[in-house]
Amino acid sequence: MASQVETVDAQLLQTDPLTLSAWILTQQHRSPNARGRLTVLLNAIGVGCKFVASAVRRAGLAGMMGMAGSENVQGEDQKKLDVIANEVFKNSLRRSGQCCILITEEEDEPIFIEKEHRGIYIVVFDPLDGSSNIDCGVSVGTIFGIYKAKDPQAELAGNSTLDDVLRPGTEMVAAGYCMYGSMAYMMITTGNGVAGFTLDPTLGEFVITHPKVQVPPRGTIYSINEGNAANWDPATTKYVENCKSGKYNNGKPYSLRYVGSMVADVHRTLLYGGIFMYPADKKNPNGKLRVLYECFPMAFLVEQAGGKATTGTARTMEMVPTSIHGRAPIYLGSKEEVEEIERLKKECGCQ
Ligand code: AHM
Ligand code: MG
Repeated sequence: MASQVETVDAQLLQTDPLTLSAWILTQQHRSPNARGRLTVLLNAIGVGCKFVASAVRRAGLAGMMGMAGSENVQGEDQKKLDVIANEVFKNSLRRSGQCCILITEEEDEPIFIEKEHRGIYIVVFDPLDGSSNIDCGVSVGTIFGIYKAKDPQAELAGNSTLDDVLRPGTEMVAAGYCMYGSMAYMMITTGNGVAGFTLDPTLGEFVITHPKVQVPPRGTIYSINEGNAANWDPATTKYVENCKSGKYNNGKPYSLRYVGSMVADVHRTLLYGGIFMYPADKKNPNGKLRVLYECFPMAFLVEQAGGKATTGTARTMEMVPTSIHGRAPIYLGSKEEVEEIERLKKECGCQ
């Protein structure tokens, strides 16, 4: 599967690298969403990702591993790097002058930006996803999604409301993630396909390496926390059984890959195909992953790469969030794999 990934010619990377900043400018001509202010905002996110990539690299040597001694809104213990990444993004986004509201996984309440730094975009983000993997050096990442204020004049006047935030994913104007792994990778969409960048540590720049990411229509990898199998619904159980029995692959079983960092598991799914699942189960009726800053951005990217994302019964992007930290089940990846889950859900009458 890996050989199908389309990458930029190595010679071109030596002599004519397209940086993230330059690419964002080219999008202004192609995408109705990517206008000047959004360009500034995306650049601010790129800078935040570079800071966090550097902190993650140095964490073991610079006393940044371990617990911060605090809890986030989900009641989860915060790691030092969670706290650092959150501060980095808040500062970079505020300073960009383009945001009116920030929603971060690490904070209970929305952050309303003060007048002198206020702009017309709402950014929802998980500053460092996959926290359980931080201390053992396994890939983690930042996930972000961007909405434009419904009424920019009202926002600029300081009349922000949660109506601007609790909107379906279909209204996002851009989304992406940065994975801090063996290299730092940024995948981004402004609604005109997905482009992938790799951080060149010698240049300190994200350089385009995956100009047009396309998730293969089928895959041979399934990705799920199988420790929860006893609590799955019958459709998820059946699908995983079929993956293992070889039913979908001429008698050959699919491979199981599960990092436990959504960014890493989605990154592999985008490039190699297959399916990533975090279903609802008997203990967690809404699954685990957060709608606004985990499910929507990933669903936007996967759809823009030609794949699908569903709650099992409805298109993820069409959900209307009811709270800023709400959760939903998610199945995403290769179109035909996700359609098979949808079919099994219908067949068993699963909700
Ligand atoms: P986090 O935001 O606290 O890091 O939790 C989200 C992470 C995802 O990255 C990953 O897909 C999932 O939790 C793994 O959960 P589990 O350990 O239950 O498999
Ligand atoms: Mg997280």
